[in-house]
Amino acid sequence: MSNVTIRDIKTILTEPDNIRLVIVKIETSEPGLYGLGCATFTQRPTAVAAAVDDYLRPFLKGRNVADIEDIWQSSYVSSYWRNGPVLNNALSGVDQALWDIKGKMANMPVYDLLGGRARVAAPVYVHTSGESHEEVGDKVQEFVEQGFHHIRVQMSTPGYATYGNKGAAKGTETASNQNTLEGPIANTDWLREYDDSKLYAHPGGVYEPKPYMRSALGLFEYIRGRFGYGLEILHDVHERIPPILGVWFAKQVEKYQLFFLEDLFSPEDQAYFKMVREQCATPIAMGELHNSPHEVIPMIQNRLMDFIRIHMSQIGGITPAKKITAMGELYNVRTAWHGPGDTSPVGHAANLMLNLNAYNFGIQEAAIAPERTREMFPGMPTLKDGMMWSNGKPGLGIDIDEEMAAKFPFKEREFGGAWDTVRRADGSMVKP
Ligand code: GCO
Ligand code: MG
Repeated sequence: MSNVTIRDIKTILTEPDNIRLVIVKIETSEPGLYGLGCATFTQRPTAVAAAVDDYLRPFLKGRNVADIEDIWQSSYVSSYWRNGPVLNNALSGVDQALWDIKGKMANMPVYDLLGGRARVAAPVYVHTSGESHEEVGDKVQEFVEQGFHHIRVQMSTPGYATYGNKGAAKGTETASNQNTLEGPIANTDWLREYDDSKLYAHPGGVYEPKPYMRSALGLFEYIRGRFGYGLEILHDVHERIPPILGVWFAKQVEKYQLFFLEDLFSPEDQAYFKMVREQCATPIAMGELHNSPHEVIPMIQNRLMDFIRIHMSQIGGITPAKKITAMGELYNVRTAWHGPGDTSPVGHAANLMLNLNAYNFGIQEAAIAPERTREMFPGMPTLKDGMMWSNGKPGLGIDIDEEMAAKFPFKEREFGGAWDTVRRADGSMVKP
């Protein structure tokens, strides 16, 4: 067994393209041997950095880098209270970095350490959104021409704040940061006689479930009319409609044969999925808001979902993710790791390692990384023919240009960079 040890652990905080990223770097007793891990929780990045710098760093210095499992288990309970997004992200950064090191020492990509490939590359889905059916459709067309075959479609709901496309009615603000109940509450005349044409622009943008559902169903009808049923389309409800409306919505959606319908309910309401399963066959994706593997067990065990949407760093990295993947395979539930812009390129590389290895891989969410981000992370997975490809290099196969990263510190943000506060017409909160 190697006697290479953890010499130091550091956090790299950088914002190359308007998304705050947290990368953990483990330096070892072997000169030049280091590993990288994703610890990106973009709404609370400095809390994650403190959890690494102040607690995991002193706890793990000197440990043998080979002992990933024991390091994960002992770190997980080193805080006694556990299972939250901040500590799990810190642990993920360490865990992924140790897998990166193990691959470099074995001169193998991590997918080979996990048992080798089940596919040559990982099919991905990309995001489209817009203010109208045509605008979304035109973006779908562009991506189809670039070779993508799975496309998420979201659209503004006229006059409202909408997930996936903040545009409220022209000339109004988005719902962002209406963080006091006394914020600008919309003119509610329309509540008594709802009618698109009469809808007034809502100052600040509010969210109402039924206009959103009508708008989304109209979008699916349009997309199927324009592109037929050969194209795979996906949609993210983002936990914003009351559960019983979600049951109704899933039934309406069935005829549009979505690849999956995501976050139909909040994790707190996920017991409602039982009703959906009894009434329709719309494929269900859930999990980006799961922090504990124990939240996902009943969803897999009771076959309440088809795709595991976990954000890998939110549950603590590759080590727990590979265990959940294995459980999913036994229940024929597939993976669809969370992977928008606020998964770092290192996180995307970690997702890809499991995607190439897992028999029960489903789809990978992909963010088209801007040029500066790609330059900062050499070796980042590439997108071609609608799939994500590994460079086959040892470990996670990715690096970071630390000098460049230092040139892009976190920007100041109003409200500390909190997720948008979304409210209904009466001012009550909507889960994000
Ligand atoms: C998705 C997610 C994201 C989240 C974001 C939160 O399906 O990609 O819903 O868009 O909203 O990652 O920070
Ligand atoms: Mg989502």
